[in-house]
Amino acid sequence: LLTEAEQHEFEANGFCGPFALDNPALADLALETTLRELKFSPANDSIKAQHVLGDYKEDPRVLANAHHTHPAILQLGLDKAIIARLKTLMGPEIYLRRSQFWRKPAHGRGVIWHQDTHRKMGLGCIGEFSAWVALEDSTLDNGCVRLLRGSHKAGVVPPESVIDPSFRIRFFASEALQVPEPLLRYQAVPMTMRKGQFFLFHQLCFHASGPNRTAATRTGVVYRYLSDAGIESVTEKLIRVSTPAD
Ligand SMILES: O=C(O)CCC(=O)C(=O)O
Repeated sequence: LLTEAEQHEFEANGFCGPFALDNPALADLALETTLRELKFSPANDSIKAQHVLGDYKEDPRVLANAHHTHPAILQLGLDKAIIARLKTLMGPEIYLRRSQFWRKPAHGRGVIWHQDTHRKMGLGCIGEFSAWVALEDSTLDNGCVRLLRGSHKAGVVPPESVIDPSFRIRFFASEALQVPEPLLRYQAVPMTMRKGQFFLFHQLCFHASGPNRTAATRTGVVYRYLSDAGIESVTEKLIRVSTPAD
């Protein structure tokens, strides 16, 4: 469970962590499964970041929602250390909506500052909390996730109002990490993590990641959770991961 101080930290910052998984071996297992069974092979490391993220343009190499087909990936999303902390933040009823791998190739680019409002899916703010799990060490050099402290309190912010259009050419095209001018009042915090650690964040907390300046990959998997199974715009098959009786 989150301590009271950690709960306050989350409320103030929109994120908290890093924390250790209850079963850190699951991080290796999930990555091994992915590399072995989902064609996420080292041979693919040279391909662009967008090709190893989500089910992007129906590319079969990509890895959104592999928890439906791969028990090791589901098990990681049910890790007790994650769910116990989420329960403190979200209440007793929790559903897993989505999983998504973020594998940044060696020398791959970063991800621009954004909120997780899933605009293309028409979702907006749906009370979603995410757990980002490091499957490899995540460092300043290889492009760890950064978060803007307290920015979840800004509500839903239209991207065009904060990100210069010339900077938004591609979601995955970021070389630089500068915080857009309208968001400068928030402090950027890098979330460096060892493999087997995770952090939690609110969907409206702005986050980004820098380029990978190393010759190795940087891989994480994010799980997205809801406490309401009845949101009409959510069309994914939800998996109940915690009930009041647990
Ligand atoms: O892993 C990254 O570099 C970006 C992660 C992200 O944007 C997310 O989990 O929503």
